[in-house]
Amino acid sequence: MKRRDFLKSLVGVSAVASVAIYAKGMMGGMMGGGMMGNRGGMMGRGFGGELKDLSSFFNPLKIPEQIYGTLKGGVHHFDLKMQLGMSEFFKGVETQTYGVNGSYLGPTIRLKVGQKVSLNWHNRIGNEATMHGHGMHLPASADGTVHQTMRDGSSWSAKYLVKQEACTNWYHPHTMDKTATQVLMGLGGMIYIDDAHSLELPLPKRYGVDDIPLVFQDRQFTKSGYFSYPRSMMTTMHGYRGDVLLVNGTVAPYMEAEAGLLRLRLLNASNSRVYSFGVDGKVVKLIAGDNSFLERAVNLNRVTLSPAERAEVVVDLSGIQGKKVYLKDYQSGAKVLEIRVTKKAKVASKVPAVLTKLEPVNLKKVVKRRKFTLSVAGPGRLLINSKSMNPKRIDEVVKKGDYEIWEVYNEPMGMGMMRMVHNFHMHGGHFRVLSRNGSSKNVRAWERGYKDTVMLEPSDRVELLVRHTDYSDAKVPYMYHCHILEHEDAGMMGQFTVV
Ligand SMILES: [Cu+2]
Repeated sequence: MKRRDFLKSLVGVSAVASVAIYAKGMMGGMMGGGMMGNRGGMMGRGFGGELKDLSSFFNPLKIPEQIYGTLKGGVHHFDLKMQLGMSEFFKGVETQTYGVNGSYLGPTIRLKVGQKVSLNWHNRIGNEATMHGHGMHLPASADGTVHQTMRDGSSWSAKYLVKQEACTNWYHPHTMDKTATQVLMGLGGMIYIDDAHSLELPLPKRYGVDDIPLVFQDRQFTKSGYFSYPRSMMTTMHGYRGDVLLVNGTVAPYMEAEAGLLRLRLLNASNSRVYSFGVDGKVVKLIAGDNSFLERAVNLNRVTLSPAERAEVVVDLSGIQGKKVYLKDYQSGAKVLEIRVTKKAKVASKVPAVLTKLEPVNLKKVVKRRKFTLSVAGPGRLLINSKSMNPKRIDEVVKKGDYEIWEVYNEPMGMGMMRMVHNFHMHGGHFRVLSRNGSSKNVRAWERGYKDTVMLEPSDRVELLVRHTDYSDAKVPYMYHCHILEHEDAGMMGQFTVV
């Protein structure tokens, strides 16, 4: 298929009465007049836009630059500019975007446990914004939430000691009411955390060669190539979904791989879409979830990730040089990445039997149980414990060091649209998923390490073992919320302090 036809086939469906999010004014006049400003159009396709299954993959997968920072006075400094840009997702078609040190998404920030770091964010997007380290264990004042807002033109530094397990985290805005559109426009990127142990494991770890960051984002485009974001109650309730998948900002991506082990770091950075990833015709080894390795690798066919969740899998490509395999999303049935096995393996990596040792779960230590009910009280009324987010209100006060169980329930209300998938993300640290619907057997393979985000189908109830260590601040709260960004922006969020 010619690229132009490909684009036409994509936009022909996606642009139906949708609304470009960058109506004149939001861009601070950058584009001048003439942009589509049809903010009244409420039809849109905020839900339902199904991913297209591609027949050809013709763009080399973009691999974000990795940055290690500059060491000054014992602190690793990272300079990160949030900026406006134009991106060419389709040949000859420019799309207005946001990026970090570039036009779309940003570099992979490489951190090592034990380092003191300063992430120096510079906001130049023409609007207020924040930048949150998702999955990072850090003080609330360094968390990058609504309480650390940067006005346009200003800067803010997140300074902290890297103190957690090796894992794959990410950064994205957490701006009050604006997270969905700022992430959609392209603010975000990966954080790789290594430690002495992870660097010693014989796993694939050549960045961009056999250790591949994969950021998945579905998008709708208008006919003229702009991102569209239908502002409607349907979008708020069901979440934004697009029919074009971007992987690291690449449409129809392929990559070349060696005929050995390939490690894929999967990040669902979509606003609301849930994916079930698998490699067609292959069993993969799952090695890590959100915040840690699993203790032991698990063979599986599918890993289901709701927004913000991560997983690392290793695929064995030995013996199939000259062939292609496909990473697929089994929710939509679409192939999402073509892997061309074109080279001989240069390194003999392997997946060791034991990957890490997690703190044993001991329920005798639990001193408190808290309940969080996610509910939909009406159109646009998305609540946690019957409350909508209020940045001036502290909902929970947690004692530092206490072991607690947080019980999270996705309360179904009525039929149809009130029965919806949510997830639950906690800032400040990690949790263990103890049970789902009353049984530890229902805890999925990718939920068996340290996690910060957990998915809940309608009526699901999960028990999380929580312990907040190291940092306390009676004034500055952390957040918990649904990570379907439309739900978060609609108020499905609360705040807690650790004292
Ligand atoms: Cu939700």
